[in-house]
Amino acid sequence: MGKLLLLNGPNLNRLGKREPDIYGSETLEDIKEKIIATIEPYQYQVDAKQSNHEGQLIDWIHEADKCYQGIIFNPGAYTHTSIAIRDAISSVDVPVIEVHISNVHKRESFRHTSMLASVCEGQIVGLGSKGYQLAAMYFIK
Ligand code: CA2
Repeated sequence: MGKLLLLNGPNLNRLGKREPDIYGSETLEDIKEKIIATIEPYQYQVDAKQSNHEGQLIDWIHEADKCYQGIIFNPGAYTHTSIAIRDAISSVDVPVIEVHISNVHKRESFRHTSMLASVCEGQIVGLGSKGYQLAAMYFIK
C-alpha cells in the first residue's frame, strides 16, 4: 500500500466557506474524498493535515520523510514568504508537489513568486481543486 500526505497551509481550512469565486465551493474534506476515490484503485491511501502555523507545517514535513511516497502541498501564503518551509522541503527526500487552487500569476504581483517551487518536484497552479488530484496521480507508480 502506497501512502501520500495531503498538506494544507494557512487559511485553507476556510475553503468552501468564503470566496468561492476564487477558491471554489469544495471543502478540504471534499478534496480529500476526491483524492481517495482517485488513488484507491491503485492501492494508495492519503493522510490529510492542515495547519495555520509555519512551525507545525515544518514538523510535519520532517516527519513525512521515509513515511510517504509524496506530499501534495498547498502552502497558502507561506509560498511567497517562507524560507523556513523551503529549507524543510530541502531537508527531506520525500518529493513535494506545490499546488495552488487559483492561478497566482493572474493575481497580485506578490503572489507571483514562490520561495518553494525550486525545491519542489513540480508545481500545479490555477486548475482549481483538480490540481490536488493531478498531483496525487503523478505520485502513483
Ligand atoms: O491559490 C491557492 O491555492 C493559494 O495557495 C491560496 C492562498 C493564497 O495566499 C496563495 O497566494 C494562493 C490563500 C488561501 C486562503 O484560503 C481561503 C479559502 C477560503 C476563503 C478565504 C481564504
